[in-house]
Amino acid sequence: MTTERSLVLVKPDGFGRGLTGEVLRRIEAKGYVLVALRITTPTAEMLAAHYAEHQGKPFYGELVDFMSSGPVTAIVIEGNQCIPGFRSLAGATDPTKALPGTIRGDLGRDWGMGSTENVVHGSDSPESAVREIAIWFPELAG
Ligand code: IDP
Ligand code: MG
Repeated sequence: MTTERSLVLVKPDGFGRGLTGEVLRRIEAKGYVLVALRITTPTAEMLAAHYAEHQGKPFYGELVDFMSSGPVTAIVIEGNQCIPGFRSLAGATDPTKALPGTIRGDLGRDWGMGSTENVVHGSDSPESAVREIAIWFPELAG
């Protein structure tokens, strides 16, 4: 059984530019199912947990400042192999290098913060997805 769930975020740049609908459209057009959706401005505690693997990296401070700068749309999606599948839809981390046809390639660019502003987040493994869904949707955990 390969049905799985992934945690997707429309980051503050994407939310602020009104791209939530376009991201949802691509997820639904791909065929993944929307399980839960919430608009929220993340707390410092949520971001410290979400980005724990990146603590200590040179871009960490800028990343957390950016992610707490405004609302994000948090989404849980479901479908066979939706974790790698959404990563393919999202494209490369750096929106300048992300290929056309991907969310980051079509909708993102360098606005002066390099790779930090890149429209979306997607879980990178089943373990990350479980951990991240518990942060953004504690009611779904367990
Ligand atoms: P991912 O989002 O493609 O999985 P990660 O390496 O997990 O990329 O990095 C998490 C987030 O941190 C990225 O989405 C991006 O917002 C930011 N980031 C990653 N690498 C850099 C960098 O080299 N400079 C600035 N920001 C970065
Ligand atoms: Mg990542």
